[in-house]
Amino acid sequence: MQKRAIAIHDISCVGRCSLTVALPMLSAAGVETSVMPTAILSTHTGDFSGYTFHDLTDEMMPITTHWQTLHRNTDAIYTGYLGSPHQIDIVRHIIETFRTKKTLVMVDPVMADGGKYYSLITPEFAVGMKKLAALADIITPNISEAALMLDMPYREKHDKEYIEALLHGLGALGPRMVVLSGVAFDDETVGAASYDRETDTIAYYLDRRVEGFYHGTGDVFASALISALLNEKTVSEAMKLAVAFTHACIERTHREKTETRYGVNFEEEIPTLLRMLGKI
Ligand code: PXL
Repeated sequence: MQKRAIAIHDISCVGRCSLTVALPMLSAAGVETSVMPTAILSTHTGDFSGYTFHDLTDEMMPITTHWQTLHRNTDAIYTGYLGSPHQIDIVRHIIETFRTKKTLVMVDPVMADGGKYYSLITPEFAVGMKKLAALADIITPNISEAALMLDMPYREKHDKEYIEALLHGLGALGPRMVVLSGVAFDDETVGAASYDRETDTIAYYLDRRVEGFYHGTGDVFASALISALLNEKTVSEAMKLAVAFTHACIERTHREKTETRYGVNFEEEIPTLLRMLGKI
């Protein structure tokens, strides 16, 4: 049976993040994906000024109510950037409405990078994301988001003690699995760490760091992770795949020297994703 997912993110019309990343990647991975747009923006909010923002909170409940009449089940619910703190309660309702025993609920608490909230995000979101994390099977924060959710200091340089304190703190919020991105123990490497609360195990996977800052890579990472999980990979296999795929997209973008605020060239790496997933 073909897998189905519900993806709940904003549409940033320009800049390769959120739904313009999640939808093509999940589709390429063979997953039928229903989209719930949370807001529509002319561009994402990083490194652009003058962008438009239209909040779609008022559409989300009517969409949910209509979907309930369709009686379709979903294998995954994947949430990302939300348009308002009130949407957190709506997303909780969506999860409670469509979740079955076999549904994988993945919450990417998209809020911050480099230790700072994105332009439109307020501390209220961090409080709400903790509530969503409690409902999730798996959460995928970066270091900034993890630190903000836990009220811990943000650090650019990491050691195992700091990373493991974040992982344990995040696990205590309630998700069974945590996959933390942007883990870097030195200047040469970057990758991810995972924590399985049930087995109390931590794993790491690091790749070579490419210089520069690339927008939208958190969305590429999380979309690759859920694509792999929905293609029967284990969490540690999916984490390795997501690190390696994100690295491949960044490396290509670095080679091509395009403006990094327009995101990474994941489109031309889709064949790499399919090879990693064993589909070709
Ligand atoms: O990639 C995260 C993201 C998603 N959506 C919007 C954003 C950002 C990051 O800046 O601005 C609107």
